[in-house]
Amino acid sequence: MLSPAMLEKLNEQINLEFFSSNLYLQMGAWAESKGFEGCSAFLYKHADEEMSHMKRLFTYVNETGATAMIGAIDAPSAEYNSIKDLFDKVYEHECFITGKINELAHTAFTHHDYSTFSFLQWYVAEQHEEEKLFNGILDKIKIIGEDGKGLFFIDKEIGELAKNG
Ligand code: OFO
Repeated sequence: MLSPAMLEKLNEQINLEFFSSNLYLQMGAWAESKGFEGCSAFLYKHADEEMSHMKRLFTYVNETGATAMIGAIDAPSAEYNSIKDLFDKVYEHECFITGKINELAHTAFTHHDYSTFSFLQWYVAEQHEEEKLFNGILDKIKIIGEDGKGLFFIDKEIGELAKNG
């Protein structure tokens, strides 16, 4: 059985994963409107992944006998100065989510809720992968550069990630 504190935090995380999905959808729309097809394909695909993160939590909460609760979800920002600005914000957001997952793991551990602690290990590993992925994209942007041709290649590279990921 989940403690009230654990349930509240897991429900909060369900909302955050929804927010992440909406954020990447909105970012994908921005990229598409600017002609960055590769980036938009990648961001749309990532939005789907975030929905699967939400669903995994949603299922877990309900399986414990508690009820998953969906609250109001903040609107994501729709304007970005550049592709680099957008991916800087993705990386920042993922680091924020890592902090939230760590807080969840801490709550589980301090409440001796080892079932939830074990469930959360998937998210701990996933956040490592996500930070690595987005840090890698920022490195690519730095190496390729953001002049006209650079942006074309960045978009192509990121589009490849959507195909392979
Ligand atoms: Fe991007 O990992 Fe979930 O939020």
